[in-house]
Formats: sequence, C-alpha cells, structure tokens
Amino acid sequence: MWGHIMTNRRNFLGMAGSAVLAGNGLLMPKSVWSAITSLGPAGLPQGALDESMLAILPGKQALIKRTSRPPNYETPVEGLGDMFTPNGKFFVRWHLSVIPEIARDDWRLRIAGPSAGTEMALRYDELRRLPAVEVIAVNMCAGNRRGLSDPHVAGVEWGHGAMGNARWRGARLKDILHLARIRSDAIEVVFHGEDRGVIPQTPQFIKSLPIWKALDEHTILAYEMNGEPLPMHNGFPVRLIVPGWAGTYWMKQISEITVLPRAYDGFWMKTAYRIPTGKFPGLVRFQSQDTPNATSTPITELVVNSLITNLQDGQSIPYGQPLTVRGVAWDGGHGIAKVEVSIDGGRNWRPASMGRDYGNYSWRQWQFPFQPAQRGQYDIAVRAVGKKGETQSPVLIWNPAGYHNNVPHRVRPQVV
Ligand SMILES: Nc1nc2c(c(=O)[nH]1)N[C@H]1C(S)=C(S)[C@@H](COP(=O)(O)O)O[C@H]1N2
Ligand SMILES: [Mo]
Repeated sequence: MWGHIMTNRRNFLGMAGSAVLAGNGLLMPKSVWSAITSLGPAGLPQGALDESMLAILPGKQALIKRTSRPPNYETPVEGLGDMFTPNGKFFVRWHLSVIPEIARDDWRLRIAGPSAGTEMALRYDELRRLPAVEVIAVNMCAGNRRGLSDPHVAGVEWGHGAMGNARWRGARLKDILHLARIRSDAIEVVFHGEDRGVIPQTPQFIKSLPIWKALDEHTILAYEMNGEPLPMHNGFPVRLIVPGWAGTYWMKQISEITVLPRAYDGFWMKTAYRIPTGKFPGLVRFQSQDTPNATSTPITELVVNSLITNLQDGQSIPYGQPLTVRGVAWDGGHGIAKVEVSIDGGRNWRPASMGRDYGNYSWRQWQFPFQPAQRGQYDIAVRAVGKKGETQSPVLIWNPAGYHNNVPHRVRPQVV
C-alpha cells in the first residue's frame, strides 16, 4: 500500500518548483506540461519509472526521457490530444548512439543496387524541385506501450507516448525510384541512415520495404513536418514516411537507397522488429521476408488502437460538473469506423462522437461528454473499431518484443 502511494507520488510531477534537465545539464523551468503530468502509467517496471524524468533535447520541448544513450524520449499523454503533434513535442526514438548533424547542403541521397538501372545521387535542392505532396500520418513505434507488457520484456520501456500525428511534406519515393530506372525484377528497397553504434561491430540501422509499399503514392521522402523543417532528432534533413506502417520503417537522416532483386537480410530485418507468425492475423504480410517455416514475421502495419488524452489515473474531477472524455484513435491506414467509451470499467459501452476526418493514415479525434452521477472513482475505457471490422484485443497478445499492444486504454480519475 505504502509502496503504491509512493509510486504515484514520484510518478506525478508537481508544477511548483519542478524543473527539467536540458541537454547541457542546466536545470530549466518546466513550462509546457500541466501540474499533473505523469511520467508514465503505474504498470511500467518500477526501475523504468525511477530512471525517467522530463528532459530537453536540442530542438525539443521537455519530453519523458526513457534512455539517454541512445536518446529515447516519449510525449506525455496530455501532449497527444492535439490534432497534429507539435514538432517540439514529438517523440524521439534512436537505436544507435552516434547521431551526426547533417547540413542541408552536405546531404546527399545515393540510389543504386542491382535492380536500379542507373546509379544516381540527389541533393537537397534537387529533391525539393520534385513534385511535392503532403501526407497526414501517425508515426508510432511498434514497441509503444512495451513497458506495460506483463510479464515485462526487454527493450525501451515505453508508456503510451512513443507516437504522434503530423503533416509530412516531401517527394514521392516512387518518383525517385523511377528516376533511378528501377527494373521489373526489383523485390525490396533498402534504406540506410547515418547513425552509428559506438563500437564498429554494432549493425548499422538499415531497413527494407517490399517494392509495392515503396511504390505506394503515399510513401514519401519528407523534408517538412507540420510546415517546418524536420527537427534534427526527427530525421533532419530528410526522412522516409511509410503511412500505416510501424515507425521502424520511417528511416531518419536517410542517406542511401539500394534496390534489390531479393530479400535484404540484415539484422534489423531478420532478427529485430518481428512478431510471432500467426499471433496477429489479418495484418498485411511482408512476403519476401517470410522465410518458409519461420516462427516470426516482420512487423508491418499498425493495429487498430485508441487513447484517452485528457484524463489520468488519480486525477481529481470536481463533482457536479459535466466531464468530456477526449482522445484519439488510429489504425494501419484502413480507417476508423467507430470509437466507444465505457465509464463503468468495461461493462457498458457507448459511441463517442468523431472529430474531422483527415484521411485514413491520420489519427481521428473523438469525444464523449457525460455527467458523473456520483462521487468516487470512475473506471473509464476506450476502444476503437476499424473499417474492416477489426477490434482492439481485450487482453494483451504477449510477444517477446512487446509489439502491437492495443489493449483498451483505461484511466481511473476521482470525482470529488
Ligand atoms: N536512422 C534511423 N532512423 C530511424 C530509427 C533509427 O534508430 N535510426 N528508428 C526508427 C524507429 S524504430 C522509429 S519508431 C522511428 C521514430 O521516429 P521519431 O524518432 O521521429 O519519432 O524512427 C525510425 N527511424
Ligand atoms: Mo520503433
């Protein structure tokens, strides 16, 4: 009991006198978040909560630091209520610790490989001269909510905030692949970044996409995020946007593209970011990476999911006032059919009203107004249904890397 109370104490940050650590080690006043901002849900491993704090990376506002080398920072849940997540509040995920700063004019994108008809290099200004398109899409780490895996699993112990929604602007990847005259035998397109491990043996972060997804008109090389240049920690100067698919494919600081007539077999495809075969039926398959009889298959599109953004566990709500539960819902790009809210711990569900539709790759805001009838704890939950009829899993589909946690989000505020 004591332990629980203390956890919550440590877990909530009071506004008065609270401070966050900037990248340079200076204490900065905490300004952008409310007094009840939480460092994460109580279900996170205690060690992870103890080590988390609000901290500032260059070009960012205060975010919840889960690890510092490499930098892994998530957005407090209250920062996910906006239609578009501001660049300064957008989460940051890196696998490798040596992250260069690349000047726009030094940036080059090399395109080559056995299935590219010509080898070529693009400069930043050349990329900007190609037809520009804008895509609104959710970027979410497949391991978002990993910290809530029960039993716990290894990896960055994320709460709910390894995600965000933004307007991405750039050139279509397919236009660039056509400039490189890709051949009809192309099977995968491979993407390299510029980040490196501390020791040379660390496998470089390299990912591939099936050719059909690379050629999709929504897959772009973005140089703008919400109308501004990308923050350095979100991939400046240019990153890949793969709408509907897990963040792992969204290569930051992209420097090289290789077009292959076969499957790419690097560590980040063959070992990492895979889910047990058959555990998540109904998701699109990455066939060239599906070795016969393999027990795992690459992660691909996101699963249907939703989040309550304006209420937290333990938050006090004044009795006698109407309460509106708000949040967002998203999926892998098929669209959200409906969102339902329960105010009685999941016994009864009623439809939420849906906000404006910004396209299937965007999240959708929703709201649910009601009048709390009595004082005491409310157990509020949300669940979304996708347009193909897919629902959120009522119980965790446990897997060793803690991916695809779409158990309905619950919060227990206190009406006082
Ligand atoms: N170069 C590079 N790109 C990367 C990564 C990385 O470690 N290096 N991580 C990927 C993963 S796993 C995720 S979830 C997203 C996170 O994007 P963000 O940091 O802009 O939020 O970036 C992806 N792109
Ligand atoms: Mo990720």
